[in-house]
Amino acid sequence: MPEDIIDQAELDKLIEKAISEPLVTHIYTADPSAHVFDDKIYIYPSHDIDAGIPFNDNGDHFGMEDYHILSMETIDSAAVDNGVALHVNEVPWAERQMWAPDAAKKNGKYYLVFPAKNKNGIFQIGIATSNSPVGPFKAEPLPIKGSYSIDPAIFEDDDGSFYLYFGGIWGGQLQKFRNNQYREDYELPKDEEPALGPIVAKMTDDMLQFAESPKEIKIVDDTGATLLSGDNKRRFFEASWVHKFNGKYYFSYSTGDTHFICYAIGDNPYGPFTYKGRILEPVIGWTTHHSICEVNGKWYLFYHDSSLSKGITHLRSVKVNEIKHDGDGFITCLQPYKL
Ligand code: FUB
Repeated sequence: MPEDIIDQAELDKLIEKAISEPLVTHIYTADPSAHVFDDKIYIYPSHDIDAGIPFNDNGDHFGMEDYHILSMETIDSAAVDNGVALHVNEVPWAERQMWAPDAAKKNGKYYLVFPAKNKNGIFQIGIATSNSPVGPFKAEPLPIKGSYSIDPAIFEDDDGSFYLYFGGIWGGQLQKFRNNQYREDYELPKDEEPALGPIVAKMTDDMLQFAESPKEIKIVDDTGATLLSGDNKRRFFEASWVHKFNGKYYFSYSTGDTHFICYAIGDNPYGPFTYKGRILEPVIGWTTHHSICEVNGKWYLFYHDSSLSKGITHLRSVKVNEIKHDGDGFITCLQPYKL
């Protein structure tokens, strides 16, 4: 939440100034991954619930159990909740915390990709398939081999290749991995060392496994130097997303504890990506997470805030606003509350 919001009256005033309203209000939804499949908009969000777990830096209070997929006929029409698409009890390897998902369509089949903690409390990433974009989805019996951490996002390149981006520090556990290996004593790099980057791997043709060993992505400044771990207003925290605009690859992400959505531009799906700026200023609530989707030639930022729950950080609502790339390809930053 913006740090100057100190009391309920101020929060109420900010909520009134919101530039957009929640897409649905009968459930809490977050981490929206939006796609257009067959001329219709589908949003794959987390389904926030109050699991009764107190706030901690591990994010244990995000105790989500299932996914509901939202659909919209047009960008202005009401969002429809299509019911439970997948429950944690239906995923053999997963125990808890069904966090931010994404989805892809290939050859008429739909693939839901999602993180969850396994029985050892380690996040991995699973795949579930369906013949319908809104499910129900059937989970694979095991997570993707070699997967770890959170916030999977699938990007389909123009040549039909699919790439899976993932990773998140702190509660997302990315700091416990180096070169795809877990060690309990691994921690975040020191402030003056290069920040941990998000991870990418090309998917196999059947969309069920990594086709290659996952690689760390570099997010660099204008001089080509990797952003530092202590540069927490710019460095990667979680919420990867990739979209392509005018032949360039835009990697966008959350800075976590500084609450920005930022972006960086590269020439190929693996990066490096050069930091370019912010897309979204802080929203009400601790987390910020988004997707960017083209609908009928216009670009939209799907994001969330905790306005409906009046600031409860793990009870969020999905929203949408148009964003624009300027003549030079830079994205104009969105201020989610009128100044
Ligand atoms: O929804 C749980 C976690 O909160 C997501 O995985 C993060 O991106 C943050 O939005």
